[in-house]
Amino acid sequence: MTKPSHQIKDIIVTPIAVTDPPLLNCVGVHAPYALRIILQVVTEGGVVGVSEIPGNKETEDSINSIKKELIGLDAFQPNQILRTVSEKLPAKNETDDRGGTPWDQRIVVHIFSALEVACLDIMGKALNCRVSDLLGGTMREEIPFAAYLFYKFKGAGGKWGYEIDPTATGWDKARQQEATSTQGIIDQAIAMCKEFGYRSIKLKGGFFPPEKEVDDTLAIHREFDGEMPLRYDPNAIWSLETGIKFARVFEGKLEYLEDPVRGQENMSTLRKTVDIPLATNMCTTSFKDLPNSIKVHSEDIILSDHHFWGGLRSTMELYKICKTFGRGFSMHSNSHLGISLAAMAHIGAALPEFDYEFDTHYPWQSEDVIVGGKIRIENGCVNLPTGPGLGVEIDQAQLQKLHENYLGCGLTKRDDELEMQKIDPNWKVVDTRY
Ligand code: GKR
Ligand code: MG
Repeated sequence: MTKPSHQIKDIIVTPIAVTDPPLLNCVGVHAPYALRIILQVVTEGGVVGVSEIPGNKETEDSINSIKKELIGLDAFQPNQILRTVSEKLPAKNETDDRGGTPWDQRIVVHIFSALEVACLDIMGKALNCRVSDLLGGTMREEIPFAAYLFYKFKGAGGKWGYEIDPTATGWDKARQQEATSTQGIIDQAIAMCKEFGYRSIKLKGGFFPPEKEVDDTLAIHREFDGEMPLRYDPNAIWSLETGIKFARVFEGKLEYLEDPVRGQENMSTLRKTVDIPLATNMCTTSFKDLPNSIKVHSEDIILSDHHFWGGLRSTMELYKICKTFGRGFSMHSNSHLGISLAAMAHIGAALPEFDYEFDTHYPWQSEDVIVGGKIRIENGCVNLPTGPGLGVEIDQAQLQKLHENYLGCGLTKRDDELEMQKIDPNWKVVDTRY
């Protein structure tokens, strides 16, 4: 073999804080800022590959701690890079656990993802092709996403916290308004679908008692004349008994019910008892979870997330396994910016068959770090970027601004419980609330 021509010369790791509204979920409320880490991997040849992962000081420190081992490696050899990461962070590899939160807390898989996506971006840019081409070929140019509704307190987050901009109109206004009542969540659904043309809807629940949230979900179903594919996700905060009782109400009405109960065994029991498709981003979240998932049939649809399944190629591998065992496939999300949205779009473009509109939090974020500002969502779809690699470039001034937000906001990890305790000092995270 000849000497690698795309040796890594530098890795720039930039933690940022992005304005995030007070969205509610089963563990509490989103802080005024969502944290992300932006990676810029620079090759000797001057190509820069970018990626974005959830922000967390420990993740950032871990990447920085192994940086020197990665310098000099070939960006065209992501498998070798990932092996180096595994060797250098073995202790974390063994103890890494997703935790009980709605989001995945593992460090190493996120680092895999950050490096792999940046390497694919470099390859695409160097070869003048798109990442979707590197994932097997571009099957579609328009990638469908679903509306993602949240119960929320009023306000848009950031330094304005719970204030509302009186001049805001359209979706921008709806984004800032309180949505805790049935009408509030319906208004949010209408505004979001009007603005972005979505053709399916997901409601994030788990905060209020099931009686209310189930009624609200049915109200959304009626509002769209039963014709809008609908999903509801209480993030496993229900007991099995509660799950069985309320899942029955949804029979024939939901496209799927997402993580009603905790763990593969409970999901499997519910699935056998109630006639409704189940999806997960909580009980089957890694390749080591798959044998038991297949054995007990814990879900019908696996919601991948390239940030915690280890990158775009492993997401494509997961897709293949889903197809082999008759499972549906889609993508989960968390508060994110355009680099992650572009990465998801490349997966959506490369899938041989597209099962379900992907999740995205993207409309909830008002800022971005990419040149040209936010990627547009029209007719519920993102157009696959046309440029090489991921097709997005970093706006360095914006990156710096959001980095300053990070330095000023004092947050080092996501903690929705702590944020909620500022409103209700007695609030506590529990595994099963209802
Ligand atoms: O953003 O609050 C949130 C969601 O609850 C998120 O953290 C979940 O990971 O969207 C996610 C889900 O589908 O479970
Ligand atoms: Mg979910």
